[in-house]
Amino acid sequence: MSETLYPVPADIAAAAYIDDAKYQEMYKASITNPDGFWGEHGKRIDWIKPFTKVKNTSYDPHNVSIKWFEDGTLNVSANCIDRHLETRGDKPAIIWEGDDPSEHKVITYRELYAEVNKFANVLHAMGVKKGDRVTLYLPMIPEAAYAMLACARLGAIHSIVFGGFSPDSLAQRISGCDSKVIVTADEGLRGGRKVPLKANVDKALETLDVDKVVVVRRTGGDVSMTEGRDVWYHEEAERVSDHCEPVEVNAEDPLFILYTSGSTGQPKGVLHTSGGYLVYASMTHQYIFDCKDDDIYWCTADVGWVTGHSYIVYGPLANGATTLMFEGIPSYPSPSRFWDVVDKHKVSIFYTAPTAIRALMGAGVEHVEKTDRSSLRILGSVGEPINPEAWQWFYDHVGNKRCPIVDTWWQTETGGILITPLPGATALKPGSATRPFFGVQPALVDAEGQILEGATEGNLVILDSWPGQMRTVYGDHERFVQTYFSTYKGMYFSGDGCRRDEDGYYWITGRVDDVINVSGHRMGTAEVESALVAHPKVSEAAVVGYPHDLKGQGIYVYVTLMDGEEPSEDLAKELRGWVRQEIGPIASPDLIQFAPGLPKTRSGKIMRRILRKIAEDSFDNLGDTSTLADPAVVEDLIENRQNRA
Ligand code: 6R9
Repeated sequence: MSETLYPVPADIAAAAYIDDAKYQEMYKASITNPDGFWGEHGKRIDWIKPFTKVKNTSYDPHNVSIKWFEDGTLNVSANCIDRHLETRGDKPAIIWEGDDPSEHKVITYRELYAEVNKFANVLHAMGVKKGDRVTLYLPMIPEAAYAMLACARLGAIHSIVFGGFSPDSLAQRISGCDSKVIVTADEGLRGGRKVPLKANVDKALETLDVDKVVVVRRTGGDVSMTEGRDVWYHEEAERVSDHCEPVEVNAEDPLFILYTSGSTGQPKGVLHTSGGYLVYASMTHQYIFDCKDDDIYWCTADVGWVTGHSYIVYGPLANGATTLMFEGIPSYPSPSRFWDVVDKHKVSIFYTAPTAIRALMGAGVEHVEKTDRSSLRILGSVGEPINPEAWQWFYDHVGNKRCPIVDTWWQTETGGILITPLPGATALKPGSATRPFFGVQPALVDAEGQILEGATEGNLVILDSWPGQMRTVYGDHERFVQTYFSTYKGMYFSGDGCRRDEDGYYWITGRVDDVINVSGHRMGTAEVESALVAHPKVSEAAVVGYPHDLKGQGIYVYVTLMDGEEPSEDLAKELRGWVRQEIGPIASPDLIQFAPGLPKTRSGKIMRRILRKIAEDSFDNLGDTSTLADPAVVEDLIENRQNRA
């Protein structure tokens, strides 16, 4: 691993909110006196009734409870819109760039106010009130942000389902939180291709009962509307006013649910609340991207993922920033698209994912070099470990060696970034997320939960709470406790492995549980396995990750067929299609190996360690196989492995 040090550029340090001395001072204050620190920074948002209590949290597995600013009240949408109107009414809040380069739209804060108020009134007319869950299944259009903020205005809880999920996955997430109102669009548009969102909703609702489906018109494509249930947003919007009083909510009232994959079972509904989340999202956004009033900030994520929640919508808008929202994909109509958009809108802060960088790297540097990019000042990366080669390419060619890269480590569960450089404070090492943000106490532990000191490697835990932390798994607090606080008692366990070097820098090495990270999307191997065994010809399945040049990790599937079924190319194709249909295209297996048997212990446990090694094409050192019930299956697996160098 490269350990070249990139010092903070003097001009960046001079102009930044935080330089190294300030970082040290603030970090120390945040750890020695969290109440004092967060009591002060909690004031960065507007409270209707100011809080008098700051931190009230316990990681004791018998009583996990996380509360911040618990007696304060606020409205999140008023913080993201209303409070900016006086000074920033005419400032662009959202710059929307369509899939087709000929389409873009600028929405000022004043316009955002009108749109969100109208959207809130439409939802209210559909019966949505404080505490209700609303499922959003939308493409990257401004209405996605309007709908989120409209829910927040009403005190309702949004649950966004990424548009790449199948009707089955959508149905599971609608019923999981008992949403009675769904917001979708006729179709999405990505890379010139249409995504049948409304048709997917119709399929999802074949077995579910909801009150209303609000349909935003995006492409004008033909969709069927169910009388009494489905309404067009544009028709309803004509009937309502553009003023809706923001509903006062408690700091600990829920803001949103977001389903995410874990190592076991079905996806869990990660619940975030209002006050602490907004304080943390806005503060991290300001300091980590060093975002100033005249910046044009672009995060390329989808609002269907947590990055879109915190760093396209809530963080930037709470700060009164200009946030760019992109409907398309990096390669359409050409691999210059990102950089064309940077030039077109004079983007100064650009936040993306390693998988996109690797794909564009593969397309050739000429697509970058023919663009100007002189507006860029700060670059960012999120979603998976960035390999030093991709880091270097991003730094050299996209940022012309001028722009610091913030490699930001965090999770759906953490609400905001936890480990990251600050542009004006932190010397960079390619591939390292560097140091903790204010209030964050990372530690590395061994398998027994002993805290390891100094330069070492271990499992990454966080020792105490920060305001943006998830509060519970929706409807299943016990699962929350079990998943995050029981492996290592009294600590939040991230599920990631990590190394810490001599300078105290953190290097995330990837998941240590049965979660794989495919193009920055989290996928539970258990979910893919349960989809596969639901196929009538499959008897048993095991899924592991393997290194993939573009995706970071690819999905490697071992299947054992039912007696009498024969392996074939056609069947492999059928299984791929099956998984796409059950979960969504993002879960599509890359490699499928038909195996007469899987390696098991004598007690019947699948030995995934062996399957991982074979999938990695590194089977010389399989470790201890003496506990295998039938050692011969391993030879067959090696013989027929699918990933050959
Ligand atoms: C924000 C987000 C979380 C998992 C996390 C880790 C991986 C995210 C990373 C990173 C190394 C980074 N991850 N950022 N690994 N360096 N900068 O991605 O949330 O979808 O919940 O995924 O992603 O493995 O545990 P989420």
